[in-house]
Amino acid sequence: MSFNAQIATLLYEISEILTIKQDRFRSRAYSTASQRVTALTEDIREIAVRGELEDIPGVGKGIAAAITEYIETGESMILQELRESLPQGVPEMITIEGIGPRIAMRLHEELGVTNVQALEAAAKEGRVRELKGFGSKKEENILKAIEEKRSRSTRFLLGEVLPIIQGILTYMGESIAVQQVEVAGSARRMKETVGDLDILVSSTFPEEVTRRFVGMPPVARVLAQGPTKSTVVLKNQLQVDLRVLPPESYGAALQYFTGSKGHNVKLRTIGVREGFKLNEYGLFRRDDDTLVESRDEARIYEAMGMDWMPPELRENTGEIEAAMEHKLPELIELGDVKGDLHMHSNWSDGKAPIEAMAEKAMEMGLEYIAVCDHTKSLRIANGLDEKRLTEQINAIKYIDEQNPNVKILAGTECDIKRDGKLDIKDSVLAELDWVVASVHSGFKMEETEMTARIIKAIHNPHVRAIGHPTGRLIQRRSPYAVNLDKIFEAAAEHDVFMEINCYPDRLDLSDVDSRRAKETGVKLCLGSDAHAPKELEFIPMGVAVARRGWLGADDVVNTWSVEKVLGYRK
Ligand code: DGT
Ligand code: CA
Ligand code: CA
Ligand code: ZN
Repeated sequence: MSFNAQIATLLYEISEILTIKQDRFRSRAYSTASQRVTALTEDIREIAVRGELEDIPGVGKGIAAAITEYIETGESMILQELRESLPQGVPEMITIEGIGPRIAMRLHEELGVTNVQALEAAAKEGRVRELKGFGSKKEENILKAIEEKRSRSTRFLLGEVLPIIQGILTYMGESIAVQQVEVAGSARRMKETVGDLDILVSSTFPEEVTRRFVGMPPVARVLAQGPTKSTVVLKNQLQVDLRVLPPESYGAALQYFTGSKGHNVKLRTIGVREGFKLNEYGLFRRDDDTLVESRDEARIYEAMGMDWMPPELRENTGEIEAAMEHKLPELIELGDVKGDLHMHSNWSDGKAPIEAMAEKAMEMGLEYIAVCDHTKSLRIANGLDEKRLTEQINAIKYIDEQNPNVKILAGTECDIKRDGKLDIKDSVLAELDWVVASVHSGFKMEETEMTARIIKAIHNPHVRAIGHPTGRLIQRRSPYAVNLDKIFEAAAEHDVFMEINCYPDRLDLSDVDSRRAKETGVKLCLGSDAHAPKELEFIPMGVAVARRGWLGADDVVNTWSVEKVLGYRK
């Protein structure tokens, strides 16, 4: 959620609680302010910095103070007090997506539920759908939202933890007691979310390593501290496990703690068949317990008759069989990527001018980028209509000429309307180098309708790619109902690419879906979906998805020359 949307949600919730409290006048004031904030095109924090909050129509002193407080502390006392004034269980229910104060009050009054567990039970028993104005669809959505909130509170986005990992590895690596340090577990496998971090260190001075680990700056609490294993919780609630090993068993531990569990179980089963024993201390011969290998991870796989495999593949989805037959795919690498095919500028809801995005791309050594601003249906994102889009095409041509070191494609992220038509005229689409078509509304459609909607967009001859094809937001919004197999077939037939959107909470297509797309004959394209120059750095996460989806360089069109990408659709 953008920051403005967070503020708008905050104001709206205050307004709703005030309605319940029969304070109509103040309720209306907050509700109006919420709408005004939604309509803003500028980041409200910038307005606040200039001290101009009260210049926003509908925002008076009190509301401005609430906004300032939220900007500064991430909290609002008014909202907290209002929430606490509600009946038991209602404040907790409001934290479920899709349940506002009014609905929560009704659930409380009409079902007698006083906490989320009771609400979940009621929904499972089918008692929510009986309420006037609810129905089974709403009941199902409530159950989904409860489930999502539960998983959200325990897992972290890969994009959130990568910088933390970098910090830990650097900090630990600076100690002379540390010989090797790496992250294992789901983070090494580059899974889209991670439960906790598993850090491995090889050292002959474990006490020194442990002392340094529990004293790291971001540590909030130490849960366990011992010579080989310690656990801490960071200030952001992320748990980090440390294991310290002698250098001679580092490879075995790295293999074991990288997982996944499914991969390890399968590996051990095969090992047993071949007369081996495999654990975190090493690979041993079963009959006489002699050590075969423990220092080097790759040699453990090789001793078992397999090729070493990149951690991203270790999910027990065929990689062990492929490694035994020496048929592992050669995966795409970050260094293969030549271009970024989806980013926004301040012509729509991006924060930076096209020039700044191009500058960053050049710094990163990219050969080409596509500027894909939103189109007019997305009014909250200041989407472009035909007139502004035409102006932008000319502006991009000019900026492109000024920057001979990077090709700047005139693109769009064109909205797919409910009927499958694009919201920009074909005559203007024809002027663009690159058209990404995306769904941004009407997520609750039936599967057949949604599938037909996207296939219709694929049939538009100007469309090059489908953006974030399932619309999911990790742990916040499920994919919309859509038949991906049919979408992939249509995309393969019409030479339309499927995007792997690299935004940390999207990663859409996912690893599993990307692999299926490839198997259907579809080519994938990476887009950072950057809304600021720094966000071009999201590309590595898309590369991780591609690698987890078994994709090689040629499967991902960003490794191609720009001419080849543009010439693909006949
Ligand atoms: P996470 O933390 O939930 O994102 O997922 P992981 O894969 O990092 O899992 P975690 O942290 O529980 O354990 C790290 C690795 O340790 C895991 O990927 C494989 C290994 N491991 C943990 N428990 C077991 C087990 O019971 N059996 C085997 N074979 N390996 C295990
Ligand atoms: Ca883990
Ligand atoms: Ca762990
Ligand atoms: Zn989009």
